[in-house]
This record gives sequence, C-alpha cells and structure tokens, in this order.
Amino acid sequence: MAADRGYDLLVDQLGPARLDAAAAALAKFCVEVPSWGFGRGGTRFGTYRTGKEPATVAERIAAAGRFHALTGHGATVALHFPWDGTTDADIDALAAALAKAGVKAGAINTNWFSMRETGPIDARLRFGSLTSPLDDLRAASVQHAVDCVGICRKLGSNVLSLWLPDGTNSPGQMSLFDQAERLEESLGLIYDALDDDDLLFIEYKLFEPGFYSTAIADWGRALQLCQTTGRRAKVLVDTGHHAHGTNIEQIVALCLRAKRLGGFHFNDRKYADDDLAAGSIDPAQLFRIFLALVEAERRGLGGLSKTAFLIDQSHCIKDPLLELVETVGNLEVALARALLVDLAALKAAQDTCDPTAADAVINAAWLADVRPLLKRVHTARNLPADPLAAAVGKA
Ligand code: PSV
Ligand code: MN
Repeated sequence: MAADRGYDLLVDQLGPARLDAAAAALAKFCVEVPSWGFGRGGTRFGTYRTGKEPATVAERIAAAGRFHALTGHGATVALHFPWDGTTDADIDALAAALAKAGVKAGAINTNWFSMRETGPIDARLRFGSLTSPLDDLRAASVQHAVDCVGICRKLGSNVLSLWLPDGTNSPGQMSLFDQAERLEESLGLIYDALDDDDLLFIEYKLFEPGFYSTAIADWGRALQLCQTTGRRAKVLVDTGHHAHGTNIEQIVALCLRAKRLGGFHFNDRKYADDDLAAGSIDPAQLFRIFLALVEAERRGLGGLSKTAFLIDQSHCIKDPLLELVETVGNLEVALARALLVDLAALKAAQDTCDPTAADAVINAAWLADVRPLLKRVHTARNLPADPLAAAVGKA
C-alpha cells in the first residue's frame, strides 16, 4: 500500500490498537435513510423542484440503491405511509422496487397528518389523530397504525415508528388530561397488533409552529409512554426536536440506562425544526452523542449494537442524494472521533477529579483528522474511498 502520512500520524497520536478497534466498529456502522429524503424538500411556503430529483416512489427507491452502492449505508430504507403507498398494489410495487435497488425495508412510519380522500380521516384531523375527541377519527387513526403493522409483515420490517402530529392550538381546546388518556389508550391498541419480535419507536418533538400543547413534547413523556405501553416500546430521539441548549447526550445516556433507547433521527437545525443536514451546524454535539453511545456500548448497554440510526432531514437547496452522502460522512467523522477516545484514561481522570486531564483526553480524539481512517474503512469494504467525491464525479 502507498505511504499514507495522514494515517501514520493518527497511529502516532492514538496508537494502532485504538485505530484497529475503531475501524472494526466503523465497518459495522450502517445508517438508514428515508425514501422521501431522496426527493426535494420544501419550506412551509413552497417546494422548488428542479425536475432532476426523483419524483416517484420507484425513483426514490432507485436513488436509495445508488446511495447504498456509494456509501454502504442505506441497506434499509425507512418508509412512510400514506406517502409511500396506499393500496396493496403499491406495497407490492414497493417490494419490487426495493429488491431491484438491492435494499430492504426499514422502519415503517405512520403519517398521521395526512388527510384521506375517503373515510373518517377528513378535515376533522385538525383536532388530532390518536388524541382526537372524535371516536371514529381516533379509531381510524389507530387502524392506520395497525395497517402499518400489516405493511411491516409484507415488507419484512420489524420496526413500527410513530411520530404523533397531535397538539392543541389554544388552552381551551382540549383537556390535557383527556389528551394524555386518549394517547395511552390508542398506543395500547397499536401495541397489541405487534408481533413478539417487533419494536415500537415513540418519537417526541417539542412543538410545531401552531401549537399550544404538544401531545408528546419531550423525552420524559416518550419514556413514560414506552414504560406504560410495553417492553418493546422504545424512545426515538430526533436530534432537531429539542429546546435550544438541551443536553441531548444526557437524554441518550439516561434512555440507554433505562434500556429504552430505540434509535435516532439525525438532522441538525439552527433555529427550529429538524431540516438541516446532521453535523452541518453543530458537529461537536454529534460527537458528544456518539461518545455517550460508545461509552454505553463499553458498559454493555448496546449503545452502538442495539440502536437504530436513521437520517431524518429535508433537502431543500442541495441535491438530495449528494447531501445524504455528505451527511453520512459527517456521522462517520463524529463516530470515528468518539471511538478514538481513550475511555480508560478518561475514566481515570474523572475518578481522580481531574477535569482538565479528562477534557484533554476527549480533545485528543475530537481534534484528530479521521479522514485517512475513514478512507481505509471505505476501501476495505470496496466502497469509494471518498464517497462524496465519487458522487460528484471527482473521485
Ligand atoms: C416530524 O418532524 C418528523 O421528525 C417525523 O419523524 C416524521 O416521520 C418526519 O419528520 C417526516 O415528517
Ligand atoms: Mn423525525
């Protein structure tokens, strides 16, 4: 192999054993992507399609196949319903498109915010789905999730992922007690439809712009719902769904200790919501989250091996496929740096109350240029050494 001064420098700085261990863990790291993410995202005011981005479900799945070939990520694709289909024929077509693209179905997501052409899920949906005071609408919303469990069976997925768009718009609109009670009842009915080895992910989100009260606003409520719903219900942490300043890595550690961390939706944001590319605004936060996961793995809590990693971000400006390739690169950098932290030295510094030494241990990895390591990991997997350069045709 040609001389690799960047890699040699890393070996000098951090030692060969740590680099080998990091390479082994990185080779197993696989991030799921949502099919909708390959299409053009929009703002609340408009979607500026260029005509070049995939427009149909089949085209988006084909793009997911190209993404998988370039990066090794996206072996599974998260699907959302009704966005990705409404009929049995749609599901069959989806199965065929996934097989053709060489990828599999990942988490099946309920889009409860979509009205339907027929049936009770009409404009009254503005009063909520699982928390609706209207019995027929609430039952139809539960049924949508049960139908999604059926889609799990057809497409070979064992993850049902729930994000609830429910919340109220004014203080008098709904009793907070009724809101909580209806939600718990509805979730119980959905859980009953799952198979024994299925997982139920419950995602929280602080707010939507028009909300006075959000039905699942934070990780405390999500964790409580998991505990009341059943053993296989787990919290899904979407990084963009917190109040500014929230210590997300602490939430991660606490959910892992409670054995209730299901997975992540990675994205970033500057002001609100969850639309920017993961690691594009606050890469240090991403690193700290991965450090919590690496420590949890070391403690036998399955931080890396039992957690689902997904991207959930919108691509309004850049080419969606390119931005997804860029994003998994950001995630790999964060994980690589976290894996290179000398956890034994960190613990020794922590236990002797030496925060200066402890932070120096962390910074030795945080400041490392891990790109030569990632290139090796990619090449060993027969992937382009620099997937983004390959994607833009410059490799
Ligand atoms: C809601 O903001 C969310 O994060 C949920 O995960 C949805 O499934 C996804 O975005 C797409 O709307
Ligand atoms: Mn999300």
